[in-house]
Amino acid sequence: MAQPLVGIIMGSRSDWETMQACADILTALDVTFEAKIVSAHRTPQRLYDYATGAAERGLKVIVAGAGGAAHLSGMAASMTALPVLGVPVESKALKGMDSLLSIAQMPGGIPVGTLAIGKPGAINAGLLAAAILALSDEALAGRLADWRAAQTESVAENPE
Ligand code: RP5
Repeated sequence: MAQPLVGIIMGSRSDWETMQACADILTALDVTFEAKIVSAHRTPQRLYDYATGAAERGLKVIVAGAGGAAHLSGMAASMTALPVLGVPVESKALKGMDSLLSIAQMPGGIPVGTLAIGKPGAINAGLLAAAILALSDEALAGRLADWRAAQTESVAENPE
């Protein structure tokens, strides 16, 4: 198995439907990743072990998706110097506004790069993780440029 460079973590199995969009982008760009369920509230020791060991295990970026009282990304960021990207998963009760604010409103000093609510945020977290890695990987930068060019190409000029 190739060394994973991106660690996708999520608070619950129910977040996978959203976070799979991040995994799909990384797969399309040939970026190695792992995906794990790590809950800030239900498995705090797993979160501690994951975040404190991430850099040593060779991960370069962490993408953390959670919904509701979404403390996963912030807690992970408090325990690693790796870049942490937070994806607010859409919650049933508040449509992800709770998730968004929980992730975005970090105290100064512990940054989390906060993406949009739901699948667009998961997709963009994958693209942003790839862009970070592409700073030191020319081949990946080329694949990312091709992906973006293909997207541009796919947008028709006329609505019909
Ligand atoms: C959060 O609570 C998870 O990230 C998930 O988005 C939400 C609901 O979790 P489940 O009740 O579906 O396990 O911790």
